[in-house]
Amino acid sequence: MIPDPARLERWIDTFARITESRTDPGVTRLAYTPLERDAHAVFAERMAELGATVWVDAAGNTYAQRPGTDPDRPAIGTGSHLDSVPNAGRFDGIAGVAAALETARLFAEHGVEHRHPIRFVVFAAEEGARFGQACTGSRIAAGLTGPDDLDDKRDAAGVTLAEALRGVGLDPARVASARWRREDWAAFVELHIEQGAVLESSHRRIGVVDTVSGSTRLRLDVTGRASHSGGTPMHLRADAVTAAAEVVLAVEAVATLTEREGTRATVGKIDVSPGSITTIAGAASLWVDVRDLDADRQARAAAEIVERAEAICARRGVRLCVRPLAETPPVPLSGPVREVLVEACRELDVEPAVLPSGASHDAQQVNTVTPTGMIFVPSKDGISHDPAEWTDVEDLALGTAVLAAGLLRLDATLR
Ligand code: HGY
Ligand code: MN
Ligand code: MN
Repeated sequence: MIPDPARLERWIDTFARITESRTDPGVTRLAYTPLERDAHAVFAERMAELGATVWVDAAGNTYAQRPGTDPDRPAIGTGSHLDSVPNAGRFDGIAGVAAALETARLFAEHGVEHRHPIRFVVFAAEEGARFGQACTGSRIAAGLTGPDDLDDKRDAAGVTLAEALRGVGLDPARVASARWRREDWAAFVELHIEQGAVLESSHRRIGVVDTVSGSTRLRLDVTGRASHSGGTPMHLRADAVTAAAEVVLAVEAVATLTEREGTRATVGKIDVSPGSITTIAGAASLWVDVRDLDADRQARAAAEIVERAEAICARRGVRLCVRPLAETPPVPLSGPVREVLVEACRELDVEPAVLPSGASHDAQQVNTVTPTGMIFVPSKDGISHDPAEWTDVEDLALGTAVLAAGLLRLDATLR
């Protein structure tokens, strides 16, 4: 069974074209928007054509199941997500869904038998770009987010997660019904682009993930005093944006301290108000993303960023409000599943790199329910969350072959 690069390429193109604007270079298909649902519908339709049983849960996660020869066995799952960040690349999430579709086609066309049901999944709302919290669909499936958590997270327009679910025909009051039962699952594997440069720089075509980074996300609101940029002497200002600028550099400083080589901290978004060239900023908001493979180091870095921000704002005579947005610990994935994926690589004469994931993933959430592994395919120049994101389709085809072989190995070895 050899995955077809041309088919994979067509799936990448099909999903990449479901985007807010065909003229923008990047893909924009945000969490819990009609575009995300359109992408899920394309997946569901093709899987139904392949004879799978298809359904959508109350969180908007879409499932397609190939029956096993022993229907009483728990399912072995694979999949990823189809929402994106704004102006994204064409491979983040899509690569894993394309690999799932190609694997389902190969199994169907070759009449592959497996004891366990194989369940292909597209998770809803994996990106945290719109609401701050990442992996909402898989967190709901893992029981880590419930109906009560959907009213306090808002997007830039003030729309809550609950309103966004309703906006695409989902009922937030029913999300508890989407929670996975441990006994329904035997294992899960997610294929994803690396979103870093380790594979490329080490000349490896496949990665198997050992640990997925945690992330702490905060919103810092700085309140100063708006006033005339010409009439207000420098020593009489309470400038919110200069304080925010110093906080941004403090975020960078905390993460680059030598003893924290594993910490990454980023301010990717700043809002300034009133945003006028002749008015000193009265308010500034900045969104902080702290990542680490070590939970204590991640917590210490986040705490120190807040401490430094408080000192900067006090010294500058502006007020600071800190709002936690999301908290995910680093997660070591399943060792046994990782070993099966390494063996699947060797079956295909490929020696994988075993490496951590700097990005967060749905795999991290579902690993709390069932033993989970991840396959990485290389990202050119390590770029992601940008239109320049690129994965060679031959590498994706090899990753798909590892996925298919890995699923069948899991089927053969698991109870
Ligand atoms: O934010 C992340 O790490 C992932 O792309 N959701
Ligand atoms: Mn992703
Ligand atoms: Mn992403």
